[in-house]
This record gives sequence, C-alpha cells and structure tokens, in this order.
Amino acid sequence: MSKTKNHILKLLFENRNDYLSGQKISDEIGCSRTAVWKHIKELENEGYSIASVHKRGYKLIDAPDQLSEARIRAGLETERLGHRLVCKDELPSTQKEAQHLAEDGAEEGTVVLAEEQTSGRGRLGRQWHSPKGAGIWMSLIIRPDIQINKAPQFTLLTAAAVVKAVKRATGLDCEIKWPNDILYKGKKFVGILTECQAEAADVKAIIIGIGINVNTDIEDFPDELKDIATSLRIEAGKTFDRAEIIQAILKEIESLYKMYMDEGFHFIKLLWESYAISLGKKIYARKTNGDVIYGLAQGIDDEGVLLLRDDDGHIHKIYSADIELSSQ
Ligand code: BT5
Repeated sequence: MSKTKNHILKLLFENRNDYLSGQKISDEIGCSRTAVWKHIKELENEGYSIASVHKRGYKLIDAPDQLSEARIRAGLETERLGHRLVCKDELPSTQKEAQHLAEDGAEEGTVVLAEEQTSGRGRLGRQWHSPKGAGIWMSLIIRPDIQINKAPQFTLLTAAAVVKAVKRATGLDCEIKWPNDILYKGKKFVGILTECQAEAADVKAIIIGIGINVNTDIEDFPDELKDIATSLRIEAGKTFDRAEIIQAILKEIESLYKMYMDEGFHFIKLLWESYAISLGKKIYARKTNGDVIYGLAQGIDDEGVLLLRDDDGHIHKIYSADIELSSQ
C-alpha cells in the first residue's frame, strides 16, 4: 500500500466515530482533495466501507479483517516498539524474515507480521500451526545491551507481557507454563520463541517470535492439536480484533523491557512467578537430550533457569526442557 494511502487509512481508523473532512485529510497529508478522493476510492475497492457525506467528509464504517500497518499504527501507544511494521500476507516464517532484517541492521522495535505462515516454527525445529487470518504470527526485533547468557530472560519477560496484554485486551486470565507456553484452562494458545544474534558474548539482536491463536475455530486445528490447543475465540465465544491485541502486547513488552533495563530481572521474575502454573508442583522435565527428571518445581533463579528439586533433595537447574505436570 502506498505511503499516502496508508496515512489516510490511519487517519480514518483514528477518527472512526467521526466524519473527517477531505480538506483536513489533504492538509494533514499535503496532497490535493482530488488525490484524497482517489485514494478513498481505491480503499473501497480493497474492501473498506467508507461513508462519504457532502460537507462532512469521510467516515470509516467497516474494514476487512486484515492486519495492515495503518490499522495497527492507529491506537499504538508505544514509543519505540512497532515504529517499523512489516505486514505481509504470507511468509514461510516471520521469525526467519525478522532474522534476515536484523542481520541487515533493522533497528530495534521492528515488527514482522504475516496473515499466514507456511513453515511456522516452534523450538527444536518443531512446527507452529499458523493458518491464514486466524491468529497473530509476529516477530519483534530488540537490541538490548546485554550479555548472551541473559537472553533467555526475554522469553520470560515476553510471556509475562503477553499474559498482561491478553488480560487487558480480552479480559481473560491465562497462565504460563515454563518456559514459553501460555495456557488457558490447561490448553495452549500462545507459543513464544526467542532467538539471539550475538558477537562473542554480546547480544546484537533478540528476535522474539510470538504466535497466538486468536480467532481460530476448533476445526481449524489439525487432529494432533485438537485436545491440547485452544484459541481466544473458542474460550470467549467471540471474535477479537487482532490489531488491538498486538497494540497491547507491544505496549506491555515495551514497559517491562524498560523496567528490565532500568532495574534488572528481579521484578520481571516476580511478575512471571505470579502467573506460572507449575511452581510448587511436581513436574516431569524432559530435557533436550531426552533425559527426564521428576521433582518439585521450586522456582526460577535470577537468570530465568527453572529449579527442580528431586526426591533426594538434589536441585537440578533446567535450562531447556518440555515440562509436564504430574498428577500426584
Ligand atoms: C513454541 O514452540 O511454542 C514457539 C512457537 C512460536 C511461534 C511463533 S509465530 C511467529 C514466529 N514465527 C515462527 O515461525 N515462529 C514464531 P514449542 O514450545 O516447541 O511448541 C511447539 C509445539 O506446540 C508443537 O510441537 C505442537 O505440539 C504445538 N503447536 C503447534 N502449533 C500450535 C498452535 N497453533 N497452537 C497451540 N499449539 C501448537
């Protein structure tokens, strides 16, 4: 979409409840009223419904359920995150695209979004189911001045921010399963994948991938996910505006990120623990090498590592694993 058309759309979204005069739009954008009218016609051809009333101007009545830059920008309250938004219809993976952009020097706050991912990725090469228009598939580039061993803390920071944002945007209370799953009543609807670009021990970029099942219906899930996955629409029985959830997430990540850089991990850790379901419970941790450790999830340490006490009282530090709650 051209820059001018995008700008007009943003103004229409920002003034959704009012008519906006053609003159006001042309003054703001610096183009003629005829040019504004032409762009409005183009937007209508793309599926936007815009009322046009003589002497009053234009008003947005309805918009296609599409994640456009203009839609997300109108109402985005962040200072830095999202100041560059790359919105695509289809990508193999937003994570891969963001990795390339970060390598090419994309600035902090760049966000990549796709309506559909054809090879969405989870951890350890697993797949992430990302059907068209049903969810939020996004990757955010940040460039904190930290050492690489601190990077996993950003998975926990992101999880806490997403829980807060989902509550704010939808009213639903959800929980975190260490390290990167967000569940509602025991079913997963958010996955987080943080990846790092580093030089020696210094972080150059962290790419935070967030996948959220927003308006997915149960029949959209493949059979193997039907019993373990859910979506906000399935749980709340209504359709959500994905742009509002994205705005809330970027806002929450920005404020926790600022807190992290000013005061360190401590507060984030407390917040994360308040949302975690597994703490204080007996769990099985299946490590990447296949070993399974059984014990009590005691908490996380200051690096974000899970501390597991086995029946002999020995404390295991779990850096990477899948965990399962024990029924005992
Ligand atoms: C994750 O991995 O949960 C991280 C998922 C990150 C996805 C985002 S979307 C935007 C960005 N671009 C990408 O390509 N990826 C990121 P993990 O903990 O490994 O969980 C993967 C497992 O979750 C799979 O093996 C399935 O069992 C399950 N799963 C796959 N798709 C799902 C979905 N849509 N909803 C719930 N569970 C799913």
